[in-house]
Amino acid sequence: MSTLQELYGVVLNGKRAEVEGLVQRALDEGIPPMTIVEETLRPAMNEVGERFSRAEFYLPDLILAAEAMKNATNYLRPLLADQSQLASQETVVIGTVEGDLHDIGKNLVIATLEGAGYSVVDLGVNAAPGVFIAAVQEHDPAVIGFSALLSTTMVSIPKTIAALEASGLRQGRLLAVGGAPVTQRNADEWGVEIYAPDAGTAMRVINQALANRARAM
Ligand code: B1M
Repeated sequence: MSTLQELYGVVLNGKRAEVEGLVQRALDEGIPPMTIVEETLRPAMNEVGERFSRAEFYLPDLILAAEAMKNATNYLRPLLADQSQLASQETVVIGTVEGDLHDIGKNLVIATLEGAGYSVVDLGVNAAPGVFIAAVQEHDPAVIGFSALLSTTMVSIPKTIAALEASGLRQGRLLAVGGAPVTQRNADEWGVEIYAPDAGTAMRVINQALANRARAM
């Protein structure tokens, strides 16, 4: 069995104590950190979700797998920086929207953005529109990011955007959205400039959108 196959099984089964050793072994084998995330860790969590949907896994299994995943991503976090993409020191305010407690993906997005030189303000999970508004007023970000993992909490994204618009805080900023149920079509419907299906793409697309905006000014 390859190291990545072992790692997949360990995350799937929530064996958090075994995760770091396997991640390090994969790194020693020359596997890039983002490949470990996107080709092993995330598919393992997808299978956790599928088993949960089929009632083969229960909430404690979800929690154990999430803890194992967090161990892996915390270990990899400092390595996710891509210095070749180093951007100017713009600020990004980002949070998981109201009603939603999922933060593993958002934290990966933050890791790649910080690695690319952004100053990131993390609003955590279950961030209500008022929390976004206060953070935007305080930090004047170039980009505001929204993460949602539940089809029931996706609606908090347009609700928060409407609140930002009503407060006069949306104009002049780029909005970014992502999370498993969110699509490019949603982004278009909500008038959002940036959609990304994964953390590496999020960083690249945000870099690109800011560069385009700077050229247009
Ligand atoms: Co929950 N959960 N969960 N869960 N959970 C899902 C999302 C689910 C799909 C599982 C399933 O049933 N198949 C399902 C949602 C169904 C739906 O709405 N369609 C679900 C459910 C039902 C629930 C509860 C309701 C369960 C219950 O209590 N009965 C409950 C809700 C709690 C709440 O939020 N109010 C719940 C709870 C939990 C835990 C707390 C146990 C745990 C989260 C722990 C944590 O995050 N700290 C958990 C987990 C782990 C999952 C699954 C299994 C894995 C999520 C994950 O971490 N994936 C998930 C199944 C799945 O996603 N397939 C599931 C790995 C991560 C790297 O990927 O988050 O997609 P992801 O992030 C990616 C991209 O999406 C993107 O980049 C990231 C990295 O590449 N991205 C962005 C994310 N945000 C972005 C923002 C951007 C750009 C890109 O720009 C700003």
